[in-house]
Amino acid sequence: MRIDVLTLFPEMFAGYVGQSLLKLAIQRGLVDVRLHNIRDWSSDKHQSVDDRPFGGGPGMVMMAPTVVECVEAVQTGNDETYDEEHRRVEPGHLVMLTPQGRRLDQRVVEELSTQRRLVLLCGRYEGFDERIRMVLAPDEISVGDYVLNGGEVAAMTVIDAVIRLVPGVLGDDESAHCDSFSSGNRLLEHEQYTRPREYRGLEVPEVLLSGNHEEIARWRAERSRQRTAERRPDLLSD
Ligand code: JBK
Repeated sequence: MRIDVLTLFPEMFAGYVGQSLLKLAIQRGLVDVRLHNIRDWSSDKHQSVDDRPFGGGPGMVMMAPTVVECVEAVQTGNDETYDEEHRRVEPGHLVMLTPQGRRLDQRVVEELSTQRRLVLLCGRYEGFDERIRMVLAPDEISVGDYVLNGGEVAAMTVIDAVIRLVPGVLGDDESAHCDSFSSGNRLLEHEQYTRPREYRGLEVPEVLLSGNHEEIARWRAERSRQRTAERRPDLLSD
């Protein structure tokens, strides 16, 4: 999967892109992440990317020409940093990270993971000039109802969730289809224990030490159901 990120702060992604799972996936050629600085497409001498809102009010708004031209250049491979191969890549599915988008959940993650190319548009400041939406008609996605300083962390959330579903990225050991929240599983995980068997007087449940795999599976399924009922009853009802 090819992922392009359009941001004013590409350096925010450096540590994340270098983390082990993604780094391995990139090395294996399964995922190709490209960072683009939106500022490179500003046309005036001050390299401005935002301006004060018409009508007044606090903050700054991302300007339409800069953002639209950046997206179009990246989608068509019309970017001087690109070679011929990149020009042949399809435009991809354009995602705008915004609190006004549809809420990201595992169903949306699964849907995004079927794309061969994602183009993730991150904004800062008070938001985007509305004409960016009108011209580009992006798939607007929100990672949650809280205020972030920009779409960058939201974009990393999308990348993190999506790449786990790209075939070959996870080893057999950690395969994604038995995760809680994968399609057909909307339960929280049961509790887990590892060594030591006793810690501050707290013992590992006997059943987990029994070696009886059938009984262990039954106990875990019951704990999953109970945890979900206690903590996230909404998952059981809708
Ligand atoms: C939020 O994706 N989001 O949820 C998001 C993106 C940009 C700014 C924000 O405040 N919540």
